[in-house]
Amino acid sequence: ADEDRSVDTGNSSSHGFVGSGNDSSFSVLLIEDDDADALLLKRLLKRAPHATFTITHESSLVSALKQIKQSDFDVAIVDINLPDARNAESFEQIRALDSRLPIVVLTGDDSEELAIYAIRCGAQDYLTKGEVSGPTLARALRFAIVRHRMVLGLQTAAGHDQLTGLPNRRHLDSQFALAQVSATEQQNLLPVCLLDLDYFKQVNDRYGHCMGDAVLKKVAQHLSQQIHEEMWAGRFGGEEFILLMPGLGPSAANDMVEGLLGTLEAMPIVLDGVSVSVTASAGLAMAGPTDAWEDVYARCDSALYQAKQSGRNQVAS
Ligand code: GH3
Ligand code: MG
Ligand code: MG
Ligand code: MG
Ligand code: MG
Repeated sequence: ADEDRSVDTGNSSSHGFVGSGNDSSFSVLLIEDDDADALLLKRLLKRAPHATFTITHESSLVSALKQIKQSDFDVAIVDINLPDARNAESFEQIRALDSRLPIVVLTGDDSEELAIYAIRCGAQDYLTKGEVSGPTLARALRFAIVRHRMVLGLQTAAGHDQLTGLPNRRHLDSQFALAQVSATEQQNLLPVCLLDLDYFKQVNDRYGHCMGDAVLKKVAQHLSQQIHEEMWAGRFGGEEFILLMPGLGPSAANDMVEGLLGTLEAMPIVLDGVSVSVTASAGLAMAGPTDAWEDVYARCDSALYQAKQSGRNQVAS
């Protein structure tokens, strides 16, 4: 049990293994159409040392997907060829349904290429039928669970800004595409806002970098608390933030940003007994269903320039 904890990535919401409450007891979804192979695997796992595996067996992809929707498994063993899914299709569909479920691919001796393809797409390991023993199978499953948790932790870290905790630029492409679709579904254009702190260099110069960092954190917190649920806020870089506001029309978006600038200006930021307040300027642009991010950003940027030129602490579009 201790070895499991020592490799936990510290994902704050989950300690120990999810699914089965015990560190050495695991629920396994076995997706295998060959009954003889399935029986063999079940027998091997029954005799595995140091851990208990509870196995749910499904013979088709359709029934397996149903199981995944219904219950939480710690790991899935997936036969690469099933009657209703061939050539790693099974793997892809399971991944699309549940990105958090670790997958170990089970392959015949003749399909190692496919297994490697599955690994490239995010499977944790592959087992070649005929080569598995109880201990190696048990170890592969336990490692798969731990490794997948680490990968998820790294992915989250890579997509978030360390200082503010906001999603970073890496997230923006996919988020912009999602928000564009969502706005289009509601027959709206997508309001996009580039928000830049005013005279932020002076904050660093006068009060030091720690105060600058404290301001950035507080602004990020302010933005994520004030925006509506379907909106998205990210740190674009430096003291620049991006807001995506699907569901709002141009004037509602303008009001939203003006509200944010107003509450930001009124909010004192205190560090070690020293209080500062900051303002920001914002450039707003409306993205059409097929507009490229670069073009939308350029329009936000020139609107921001207008806002700065016109005296700062305001929104322009
Ligand atoms: P303007 O009103 O024209 O936007 O002026 P400004 O001073 O805000 O703009 P400028 O681009 O000159 O300065 C941005 C500053 O942001 C410079 C940089 O040191 C600071 N900065 C960028 N990232 C960080 C950070 O992570 N922490 C701190 N403390 N400062 C940062
Ligand atoms: Mg077989
Ligand atoms: Mg098969
Ligand atoms: Mg800037
Ligand atoms: Mg600035």
